Amino acid sequence: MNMRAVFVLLAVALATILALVCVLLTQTGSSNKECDPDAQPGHQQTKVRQQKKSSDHSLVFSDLNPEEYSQIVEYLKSNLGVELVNAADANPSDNCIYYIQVQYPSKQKVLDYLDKGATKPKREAIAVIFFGNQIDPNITEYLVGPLPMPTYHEDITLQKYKDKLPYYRRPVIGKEYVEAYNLVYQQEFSTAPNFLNDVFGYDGTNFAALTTVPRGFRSGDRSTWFVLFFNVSGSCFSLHPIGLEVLVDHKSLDVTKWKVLKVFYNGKYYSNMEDLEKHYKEGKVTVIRMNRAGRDDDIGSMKPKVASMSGGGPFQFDPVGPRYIIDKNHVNFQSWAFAFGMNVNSGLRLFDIRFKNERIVYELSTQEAIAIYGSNAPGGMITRYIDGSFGIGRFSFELVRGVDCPYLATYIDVHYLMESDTPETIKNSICIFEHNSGIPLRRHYSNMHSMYYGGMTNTVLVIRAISTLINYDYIWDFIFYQNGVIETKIHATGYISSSFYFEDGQDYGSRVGEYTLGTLHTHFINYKVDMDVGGTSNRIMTQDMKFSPTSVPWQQDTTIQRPKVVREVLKKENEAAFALNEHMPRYVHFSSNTTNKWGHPRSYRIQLVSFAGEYLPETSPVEKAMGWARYKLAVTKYKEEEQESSSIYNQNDPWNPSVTFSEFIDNEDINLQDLVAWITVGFLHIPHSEDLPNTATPGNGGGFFLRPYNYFDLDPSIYSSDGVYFRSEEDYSSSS
Ligand SMILES: [Cu+2]
Repeated sequence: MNMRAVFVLLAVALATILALVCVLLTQTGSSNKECDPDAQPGHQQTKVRQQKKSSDHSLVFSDLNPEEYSQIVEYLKSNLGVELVNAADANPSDNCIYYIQVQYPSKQKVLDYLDKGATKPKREAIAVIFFGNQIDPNITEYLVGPLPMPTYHEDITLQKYKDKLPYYRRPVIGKEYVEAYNLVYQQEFSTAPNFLNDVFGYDGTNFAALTTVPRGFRSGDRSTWFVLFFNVSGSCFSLHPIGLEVLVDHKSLDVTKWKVLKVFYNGKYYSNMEDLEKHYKEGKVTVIRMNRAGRDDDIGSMKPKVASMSGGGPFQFDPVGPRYIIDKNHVNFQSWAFAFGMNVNSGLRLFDIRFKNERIVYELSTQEAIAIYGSNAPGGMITRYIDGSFGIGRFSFELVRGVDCPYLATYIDVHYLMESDTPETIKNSICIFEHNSGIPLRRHYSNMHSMYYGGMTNTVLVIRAISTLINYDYIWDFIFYQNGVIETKIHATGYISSSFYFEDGQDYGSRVGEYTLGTLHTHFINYKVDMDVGGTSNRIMTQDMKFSPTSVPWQQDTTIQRPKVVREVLKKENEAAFALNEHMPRYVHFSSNTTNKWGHPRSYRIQLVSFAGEYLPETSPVEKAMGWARYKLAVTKYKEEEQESSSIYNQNDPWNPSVTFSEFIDNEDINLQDLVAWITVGFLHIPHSEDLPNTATPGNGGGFFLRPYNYFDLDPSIYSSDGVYFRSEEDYSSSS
C-alpha cells in the first residue's frame, strides 16, 4: 500500500469518527457548534429570528390544541341551550357534538396578515352538532370563536350549504354501529341457532362485520348491508367472508324500530334469519360448512414465514443531525418553508409553501378518496366508499419508526375531537424526514474535451401520514426537492376487501382463497392545489407539440415532419376542466404575469402520474356525489364558498349531495385570477393472489408533480451545498 492510499484511509476514518460523534451529540440533544456549518454567531441569530417570525405566522394554520377543544366543548354545553349527550353514548334521538375543528380565516385575511402586516385574524373553530332531539332533527355547523376563550357561535349551515342539512345525511357514529350489531348478533341471529351453529360454529364471538355504503337507493334511506366474516385473531377479518350478509334498516331515530330487511347467504336471498333457518331445516339451503382459519392456514396472516434477521437492510443516518427545522406546525428545509395541519375528515394539508421565501402554493391538501366496487354479492356490488366521511385524518394512526417512516424521522402528535366530549391525541401520526432517494438529482460525467464530473445527491424532505380505513391503508406523501419541485404521492396498501366466492364471482375479481373473492374496485383520490405563482393573479397556459410537414430549406424536394410548440392560454373554467379520458395538453402551467430573465412567463407545471381510467357513468344516481372524479384536472377561480371538493354528508345522501363539485365549474373567467387546481389521480385494482396477505405499495398508487418552469432563471439546486463538482486532475474523495 502506498503512502497516498494510507493518507486517504486515515482521512476517511477521521471523517467517519467526526460524523459519528456529531450524530451522537445531536441525537442526544446537545449542540456542537463545530458540527453546524451555520454556527457563526451572527449568521445563526439572524436565521433563528427569521425562522421564528415565519413560524409564528404559520400558527394561523395550526390545528386546535387540547385546551382549545376543551374550551369549545365547555362553551357549547353552556351556550347552545340544549342538552348535549356525549357522542360515545348518544342515541340517534339525542343531541351530540360530532366533531370540532379549526376554521381558517378567509384567504384574503390570511394574506393581509402574512404579507401586509395586518393584525392576526381571529382564531375560530367549526363545531358540527347532530341535533337528534329536536322537532326537526338536523345537522348544524357552528362557527365558534374567538379562541382560546369563545364568546360567540354562529350557525353557518345555510351560508355554507345553501340549504339545511337533513339529519339523515349524518355519518354513522360508533354508537349507531354498536346498536346495529346488537340487533344483528343478539336479536336476529337468535332466530337461526341451528343454521349458524351447524354451518359456522357460531359462538357469539367469532364473527366480524364490514359496513357497506351507500345505505339505500334514495335520499332518506339508511339501510346498510353488513357483510359477515370470520373474526380471526391477529389477522384482518376482511379476507374471510362466510357468505352471509344482512341488510339492516336503521333509519328510525327510535332504535327499537330498526329491523332486518333482507338476508343473503351463498347466492340466495331470504326475508330474514328466521326465514333462512326455516329453509335450512327443510334442507333447502346449499350450505358451505366453514371453520375459522387456523394459525397455519390463515391467508391473511402478516406474520413473516421465516424468522426475522436482526440488523436487516441498509440504514440512513444524518451525519450532521437533521438539516430541517420543525417549529410547531412550521417546517424549514433548505430553501423550502411551509405550514402543515391535519383535517380530521380529509387528512394531511399544507399551507403557505414557499421557496426562498416566495410563496408558490397557498394550500396543498388531500380532499377525498373513493373506492367503487363490483361483486356478485350484495354488499360488494353496491359499495362506493367515500372515505372522507369516515375520517381520513381521524384514522391516521401512529407510525412505526423504521418501517412506516425512516428511523430518524421526526414524529408528530395530532389532536382531534370527534364523537366525544374530550380531545384525543394520536401519538406520532405525522412523520417528517430528510431522505436520500438513492438517485442523483442530476449529474454529468464529461469524458470529452473538458474532463469533469458534476452531480448532486437527491436529498428530499418528506412529510407523511398513513390512514387506515378499516382494512385499507393509504400512505400520503408530500415531497420537497431541492430544485423547486414538489411531488404529491398516494400509495395504497393494507388488506383488500373481499366477497364470498360463489358462482360467477370471477367476473368481479379474482379468487384468492377457498371462499374468498378479491373484488375489483377503483381508487380515486382528489387533491386541492391552490397555487399562487408570483402572486395570486395567475393564468393557465398549456403547451404541447404538433408535427407539421416542412420542406427541407436546403433541399426543397424533400419533406420532413417537424414538431412545433403549440401554446395556448385557457381563459374559462370549462376549457380548463379535463375529463378523465379527454385529451389534455402534455404541459399545463400555472403561469404568472411576470417573466423570467429570458422573457418567458414564470410558471409552475402540473404533471400527473395517474392510471385512473373510467369513473362512473353520469347516469348513476350517486355519480354527482363524487363528481370531482370526472376530471383529472379542473381549474377554478378561487372562491371562499368553494373550499372543499367533497363533503362528509355526501356518503349517506349521495343522491342529493351537500357539495356538488361539478357546480364549481361554471365557465368563469380564469385569466389572471386567483386559481385553484383540483387534481384526481387513481388506479383500477383487480386483486390477485399476491394481494394476500397484503396489498403492496409498488405500482399501487399515483400522484403529481408541481415543477418550476421558467420560474427561476436557472435550476435553483445549483445553489445547494449538496452539489458536487470536480475536475479530472482533482482527487474526487475531497470534491465539493
Ligand atoms: Cu385496492
